[in-house]
Amino acid sequence: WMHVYGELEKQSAGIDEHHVALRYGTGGFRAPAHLLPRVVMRCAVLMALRSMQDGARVTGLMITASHNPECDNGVKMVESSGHMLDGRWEVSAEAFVACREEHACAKWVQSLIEGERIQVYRARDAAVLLGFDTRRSSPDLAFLAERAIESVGAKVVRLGLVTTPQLHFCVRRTNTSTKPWMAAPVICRSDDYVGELASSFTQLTRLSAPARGPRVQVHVDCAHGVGAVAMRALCAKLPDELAGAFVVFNHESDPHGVLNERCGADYVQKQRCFPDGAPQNCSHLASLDGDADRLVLAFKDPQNMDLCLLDGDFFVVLLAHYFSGLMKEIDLYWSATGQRRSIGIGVVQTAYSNGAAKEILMKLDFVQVAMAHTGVKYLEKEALKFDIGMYWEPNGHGTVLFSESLLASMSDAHPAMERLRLYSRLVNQAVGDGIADLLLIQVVLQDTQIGLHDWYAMYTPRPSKNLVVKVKDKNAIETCDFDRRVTRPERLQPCVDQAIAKYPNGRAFVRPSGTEDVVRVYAEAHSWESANSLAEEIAAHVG
Ligand code: 16G
Ligand code: ZN
Repeated sequence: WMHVYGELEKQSAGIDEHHVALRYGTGGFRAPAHLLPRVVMRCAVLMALRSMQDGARVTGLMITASHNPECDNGVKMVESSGHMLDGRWEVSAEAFVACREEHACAKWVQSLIEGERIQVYRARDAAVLLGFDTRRSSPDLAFLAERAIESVGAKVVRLGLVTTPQLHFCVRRTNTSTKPWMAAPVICRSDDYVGELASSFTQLTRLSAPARGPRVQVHVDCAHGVGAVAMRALCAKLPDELAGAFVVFNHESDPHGVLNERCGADYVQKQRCFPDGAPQNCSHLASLDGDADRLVLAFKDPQNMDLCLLDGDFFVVLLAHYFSGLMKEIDLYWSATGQRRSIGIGVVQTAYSNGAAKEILMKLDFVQVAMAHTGVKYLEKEALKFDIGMYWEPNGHGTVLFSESLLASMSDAHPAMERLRLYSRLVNQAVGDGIADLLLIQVVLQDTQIGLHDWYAMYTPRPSKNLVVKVKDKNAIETCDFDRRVTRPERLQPCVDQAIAKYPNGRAFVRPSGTEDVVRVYAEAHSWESANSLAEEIAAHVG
């Protein structure tokens, strides 16, 4: 079939005069959309091969460039487990995408098939779930992916317009529902996802204490992206008592707005201001990014009308607190009934997590704090090691993972156990999911009767500053200790240390971006001015 594929690529993607070797960034390939046809087709072939290798369990392919501008696009690949693509296959994807000539491609694929022992005779059973976001370029790229998958003899399951986490969920659920003796996979579609979220959210809301006073409406900024499609489907499935709990704005079909422009989670978090289109009476804002795998919340300070941002660090502080409480109840019950089991809650953070949040987390019962590199693939790997593993980046990527062995030990004997099982159905177990996270937080706020202001007062983040430095070669900078220290060039870390020493409570680091050709500087200090000047001082050493 390599010949069939080769012909298809020539016809569909044309000859690429400016063949650029794209890098697989932290979360996938991303580039201006016109550079992507060949990249998407090759990734599609790879995911079909991965499915063949994996005993014909389905894999996934998502066409999206997340929070980036409308003119960009990208591709994310999903393992049969629903998690991010395995690191070895990332390297393969980069090498495949870099091949120029048809015969080089064919040779490369042949060596992959041999090296990875891919059972090509399983091609007819293999299948790839395919989804795309609302970008103008997405349907055409998805069409090319379809043809590429079919050209190697595998099947395509078209999920159409879906959020990235929806696709991850469907891949995972399809494979867990399909048993080896079944003739065909039990395909999970976006409707099943929405149904499961709506039902677990409704049950959990009914188990929680009734809301104090009138229910506050959450205004959900969908960044003019695909999150709006999923949010509308979800709202349509909620029972009457929850109708109106979420008001969706910045829809994908809105003629006045552009995807991710002055709206969405990335904009709200970085600019610290309300998105365009936010209604005047918005007292509880939720912002998703363009493919709805990120969420941040915000409200207005009633005194000075400033924006109070509740980011990923605030999410983990609230959730670790909450799950630590639930585990305490379960632990007491187990002790009283003579059952002993030790439980660990792991909170995985990155170098960007605010120092003040970490201090709070370390004081909680059952909770351990672990570190990972920036990027979901690193965080989820660490989180999977715990009974309850939660990871969040301050930018709003995150989820709570419940281990199979913990869930197996939960019965309906205690209300806390019933809740925990329901949470494992509400929270996306494959990947961080802005919409599922929004529902989770709503339930927890209601169950604990904590308001946004009380939550915001749980700790005071240390003032921090992010800076971007353009350099000739970002890869000249190498780091260790989860990006917290620079190892190369050798002169740099002593300069960073000297700068930090001048500021009380100072903390700072330098790392090459995994997604752009820049170096990032982060600084934390006791005041905003100090954080700014510490970051500037370090940036001057980098540039
Ligand atoms: C990617 C990551 C995100 C991370 C960001 C860092 C995924 C799905 N996405 O967008 O988690 O925060 O990269 O970007 O893993 P940077 O390396 O440019 O700072
Ligand atoms: Zn995203």
